[in-house]
Amino acid sequence: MQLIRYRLSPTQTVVGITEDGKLVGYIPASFHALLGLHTDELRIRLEQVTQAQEAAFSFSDVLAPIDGETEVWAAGVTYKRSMDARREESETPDIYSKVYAAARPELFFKAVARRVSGQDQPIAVRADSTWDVPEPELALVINAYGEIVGYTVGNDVSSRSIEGENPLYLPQAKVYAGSCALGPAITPAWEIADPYSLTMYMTIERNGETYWTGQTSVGNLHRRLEELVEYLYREDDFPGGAILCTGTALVPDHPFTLQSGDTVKITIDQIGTLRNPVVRGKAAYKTDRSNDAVKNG
Ligand code: DO4
Ligand code: MG
Repeated sequence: MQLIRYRLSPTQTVVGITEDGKLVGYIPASFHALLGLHTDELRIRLEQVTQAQEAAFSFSDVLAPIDGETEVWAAGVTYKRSMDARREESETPDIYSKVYAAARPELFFKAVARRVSGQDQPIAVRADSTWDVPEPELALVINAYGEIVGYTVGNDVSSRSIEGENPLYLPQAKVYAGSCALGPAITPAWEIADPYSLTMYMTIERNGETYWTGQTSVGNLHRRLEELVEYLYREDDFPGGAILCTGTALVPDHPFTLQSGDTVKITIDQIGTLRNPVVRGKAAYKTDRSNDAVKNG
């Protein structure tokens, strides 16, 4: 079973339930309302949905699986590969080794729902940045009670030149128009026996050809998923739930930089493939998303 968010009519979005990629029913609800349920209540609610609604559905209507007040957060330097890459780019390399080894993880705010790109929607590199990368990450879907209820694919698109210049510029390197993509579907947590055994792949296509490809395992994560959630919820409330990107382990070597026209594909076993074209700058991003106004509403 997987959950998608899709447009049922020009004014209504619903939560669809798929089996083997086929829609088997939908709930006329928002994702953030479902994230107000405990895991066992959510499971019962989803398993009650059996009515086929295929006539009302087209995969071109699939939206990013986030709405309302649900926030996207991200963890950083959770894989050795991320620490090593950031030590190379930074004028203050020690902060990365220290946070990798510290008890407290690095957590940062990434996006509100309206800022998130879904399947085939553009992601952006900043026009004032010279070195940009996608960051493929396992994203946890967490309910209001701090329980991991699902998993999706996340892309924490980042400016390495801006972060590398000064770590205090991190919010500008991480949070800007087109910097976050999620989806296309959420796999319920009870369907994934061992998230640490998942393999993650990224392919970057340029001019119709594979320009960069790599893979890693969530098993290389230096922290436990529950530990990241515990820190996020320790002194904050998330009544509409939260999505937490868990850090990247796939970092293309310098001098690779994302370009307008590239396509980024991130696949995680049992979760799916998130595919996004790249544009440069907020003007291009806004033009591409000008028809999306209701998508994340
Ligand atoms: O320390 C900066 C951010 C790190 C990050 O986003 C990652 O490791 O994925
Ligand atoms: Mg990241």
